[in-house]
Amino acid sequence: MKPIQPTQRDAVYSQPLEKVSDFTFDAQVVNVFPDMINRSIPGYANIIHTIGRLAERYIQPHTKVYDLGCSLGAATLAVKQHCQQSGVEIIGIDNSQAMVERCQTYVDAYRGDSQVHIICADISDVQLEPCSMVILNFTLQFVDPKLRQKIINSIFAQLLPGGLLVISEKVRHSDPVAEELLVDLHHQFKRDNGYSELEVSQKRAALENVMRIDTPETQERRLHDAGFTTVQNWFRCFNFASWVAIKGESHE
Ligand code: GEK
Repeated sequence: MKPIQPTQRDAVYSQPLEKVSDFTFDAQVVNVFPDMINRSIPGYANIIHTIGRLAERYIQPHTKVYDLGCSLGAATLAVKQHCQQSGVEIIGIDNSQAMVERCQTYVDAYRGDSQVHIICADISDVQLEPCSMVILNFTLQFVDPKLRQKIINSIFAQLLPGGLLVISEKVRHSDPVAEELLVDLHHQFKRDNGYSELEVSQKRAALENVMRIDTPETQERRLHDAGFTTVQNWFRCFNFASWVAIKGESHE
């Protein structure tokens, strides 16, 4: 069994940078990722835990489950931990080689009945196979907006009747007053978690061209347009939201 690297504290943006480059999921980020995501996304641990609980309810025996943009496999491992159904195959996909390599060491160290495969690929290129659950936990926001509907459509097409998509995203509000308040509350959340003003502003600049966020209305329209019959926002904190989208039983 390969050793799991200890989690380091995120200090990627703690020193003033002459030029803030676009954010990438490279080896430096991988080393601090669990700390970074927990201190940056309100409710992250709750979302991961709930994904495990949803897996208990929605995964169908002898089917595939996809975790798209799996990073270090937090959601993959929550599914593996909670899934009691037999013959389930969990496939984690991420296009960062550094993430995939580290994720594999975490998966190798974790026991459980379900098979897990971690693959390095772009989710806009991958052809999914029939499945009963798909997770997009803060991933679609990094994909070219022009490709987002196509990805959701292909997830819908491959989900079995009764299958579930969990999608979590950072969102923006169309009301500018509400948007300013929610962004401010999120930055306060980060400062409360120990990030300095410099870290908050440099990270924001690094993400500006990389993370293009939609409104909640756009997310929900996309899910309905794909054909999902039930679209339910189950989590919201500041400008972070998560939905469940269920494919109706009547689909062939
Ligand atoms: C978690 N889901 O811990 N194809 C594949 N992977 C991608 C793509 C793409 N086109 N674009 C970005 N990624 C995880 C957290 S993090 C969210 C997800 C965050 C990957 C990218 O390499 C990174 O690992 C992940 O999506 C986004 O539940 O850091 O805010």
